Amino acid sequence: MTSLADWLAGQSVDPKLASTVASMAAASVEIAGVLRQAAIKGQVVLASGTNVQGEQQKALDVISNDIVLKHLRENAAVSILISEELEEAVHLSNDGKYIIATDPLDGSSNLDVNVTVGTIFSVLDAGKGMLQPGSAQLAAAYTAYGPATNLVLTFGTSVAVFTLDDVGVFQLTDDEVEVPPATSEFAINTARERFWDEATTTYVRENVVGESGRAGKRYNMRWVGSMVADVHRILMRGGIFLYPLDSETVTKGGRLRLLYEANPMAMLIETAGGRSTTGKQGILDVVPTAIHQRVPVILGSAEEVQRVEQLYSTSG
Ligand code: AHM
Ligand code: MG
Repeated sequence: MTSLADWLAGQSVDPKLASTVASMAAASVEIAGVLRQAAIKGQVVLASGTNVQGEQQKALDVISNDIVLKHLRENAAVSILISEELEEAVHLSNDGKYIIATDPLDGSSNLDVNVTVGTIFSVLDAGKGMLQPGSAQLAAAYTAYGPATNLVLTFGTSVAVFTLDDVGVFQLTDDEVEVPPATSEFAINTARERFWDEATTTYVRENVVGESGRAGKRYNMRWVGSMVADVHRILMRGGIFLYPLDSETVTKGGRLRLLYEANPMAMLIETAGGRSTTGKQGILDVVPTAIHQRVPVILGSAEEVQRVEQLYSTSG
């Protein structure tokens, strides 16, 4: 077995970048432990506040954010933390070289039903400022807290999966994830159909027609409602995830956040051979104007994403 520490030591990246990733991994190990015990300790409850986006925070959102902050404060390589749970970026170390942008506990609306949730993060060069496009990410990862705890990590050349063992060490279990180019599964919140644009409506209708439709095959719909779980399934066996711009989210720019949800997931999917788009441009090409900016997200198996891109290019 190869532990995360041994694997990181073998990567040709700045050791401080590796240590930044290791700090986030250590935070994930602690969050996994908290999640296992949360119901027993009465922590599956709402927190008193709302986050910057006006969303009700869960106690575990706040606890997870505090755990990340604690681990990053102990690492002088980290200059700035951008978190979904914090309105302002936190300046950590004056000498730090890296920015972490994170959603410490994504999918937390699923906590009371014991469905997979996750920590998503992106690593950026602090010398280039906070508002960098996803193409500038130095590393991207998520930890999925499911039946197993998986850390899925890329520095941009390959995607590796680590599984947490019973003594709290991440062990390498897959060193070259590839997203199959074709798929017969799509993931979208179909309860939002009345808000969809023409491209999304056409794409989903083509799929649900089955064998007589465009692709001549039957599709299944899979939607956990927890992005980490949905993206993890797509990385492992293919599929497409859509949270498009719709008539309800249009004023906000979308549902999901660019810096700590869309960008890291897009980097992982693209490094594994998939594609990502907002419908109009590659997610990784979007230049942010604000740290909590939202963006439409379509990503997954290349052939399916290309079909959606084609529909957007013709629907104006
Ligand atoms: P969160 O960051 O507040 O947890 O929201 C993000 C989640 C994603 O995990 C998921 O894909 C999406 O929101 C679900 O949205 P919906 O409420 O439309 O099902
Ligand atoms: Mg979130």
